[in-house]
Amino acid sequence: MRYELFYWPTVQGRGEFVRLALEDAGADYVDVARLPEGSGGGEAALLQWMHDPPVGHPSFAPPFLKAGRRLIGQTANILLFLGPRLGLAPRDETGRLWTHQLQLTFSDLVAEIHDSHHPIAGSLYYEDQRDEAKRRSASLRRERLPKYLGYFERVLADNARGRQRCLVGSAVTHADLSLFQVIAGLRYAFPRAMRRLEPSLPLCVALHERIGARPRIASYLASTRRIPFNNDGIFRRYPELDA
Ligand SMILES: N[C@@H](CCC(=O)N[C@@H](CS)C(=O)NCC(=O)O)C(=O)O
Repeated sequence: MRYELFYWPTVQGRGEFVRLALEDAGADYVDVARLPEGSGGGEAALLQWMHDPPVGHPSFAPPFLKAGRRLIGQTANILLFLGPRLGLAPRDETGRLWTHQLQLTFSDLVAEIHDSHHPIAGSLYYEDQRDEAKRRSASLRRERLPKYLGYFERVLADNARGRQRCLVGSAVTHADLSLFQVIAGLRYAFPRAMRRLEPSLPLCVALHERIGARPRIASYLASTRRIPFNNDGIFRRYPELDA
């Protein structure tokens, strides 16, 4: 199966959670919008498949994935589909639902991280909502990040009682890859806040290191396929928001 991923071509964004799963599994995939327009790629292809897909089931927003005749949108939904196929989800239903629940929690966290720099509207410039962004990111740093990351630390600690070193069961799932990405992104966007927070998150930090050292992930991170963090994505570095 050759998967086709549709996502904005110049940012990691939400597409990165899917890319990491495909990369970790060594899956055959093409990042359609990063291909030249002449080869059927570019944003034009993304927009066409979003608004008028010949197979139906249009997505409201990227990322979405084409797998055969299926077109699947919503990050957590894509990973629910890919997880068992890529060996990144438990086989049993209870385990799959638990992994999906964690993935949906990452979706909530990602939305809050996005809103920390665009609290009023995604269609407005950051500079037009900087004051509100300062207030919102203060709340993110002081309340929401400790609460979310503390939750994932607790999930890891519960699983560690059974001597496991990942979020779910005994093997790496897409939820672990997403925790890796969230820590990497937060370190980029809020380096000072993360330096303060990380001593209380030893299991999250250790998991981040282990995932980053997985051979396929390490080679992906070193490749040009990994788009560098930048101030157009979800994780943006505005020093004034990292007080
Ligand atoms: N809940 C969706 C959110 C998708 C989403 O917000 N995509 C962004 C890029 S990361 C987008 O292009 N949004 C356009 C819009 O909301 O109009 C998911 O998790 O995939």
